[in-house]
Amino acid sequence: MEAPVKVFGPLLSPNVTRVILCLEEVGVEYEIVNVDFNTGEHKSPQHLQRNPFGQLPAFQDGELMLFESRAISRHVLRKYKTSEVNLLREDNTSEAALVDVWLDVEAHQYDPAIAPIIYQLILVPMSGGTPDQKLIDESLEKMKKVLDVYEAQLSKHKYLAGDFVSLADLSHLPYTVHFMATPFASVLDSYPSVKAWVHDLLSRPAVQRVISQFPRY
Ligand code: GS8
Repeated sequence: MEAPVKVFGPLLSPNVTRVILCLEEVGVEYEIVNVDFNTGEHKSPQHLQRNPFGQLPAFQDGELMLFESRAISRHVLRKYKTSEVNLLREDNTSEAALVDVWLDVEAHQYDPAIAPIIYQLILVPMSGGTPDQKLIDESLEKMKKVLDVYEAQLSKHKYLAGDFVSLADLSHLPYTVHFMATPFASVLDSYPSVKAWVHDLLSRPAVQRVISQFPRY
């Protein structure tokens, strides 16, 4: 039988990983349909029908076609929520609002700082280029400022939105997993609460199931 939902894009692409993590958390069967960046398939007319910006991921749930990984993640966690896995906290408006705050922080503060580091250290060398050291250094400085805020928050609460795990936490993992495999992982030694939080998230069975499919780890 066909899997009920389809994710378009390679699992290893961070924005695709975000969606897969959510599907693993709620235990929904899914099919990954690979879209080949190398041949420019993400800009093909067929893929533009799924995501008019020609990006990955795209997501199909029956008749519903979605793009934007955080919106897809919210849909998955809302529709397939179980009594054990409640990662949006929508039954409590204050908790849900705090999840939104930290999810926006991830998208607008954390992601712009960490993403260039990962692209420069991993993707650029893979395609034969030389990493831009200046961009890496600037991004690292930006990231440390963000981590100062995280350290303060995570020394008060176990997770970002409070003492409950949520999508806001999980959403950080796609880039952080790669970051932890770079020499810069030691940066986290200066942020003990952040480091403990990352290790706690990495130990989640759903997260382990996803990471174990990565070729490098
Ligand atoms: C970003 C998607 C994106 O940049 C989301 O889904 O969250 N805000 C969107 N996807 C990348 C691959 S994953 O890192 C992508 O498609 N890049 C190719 C391109 O932009 O042409």
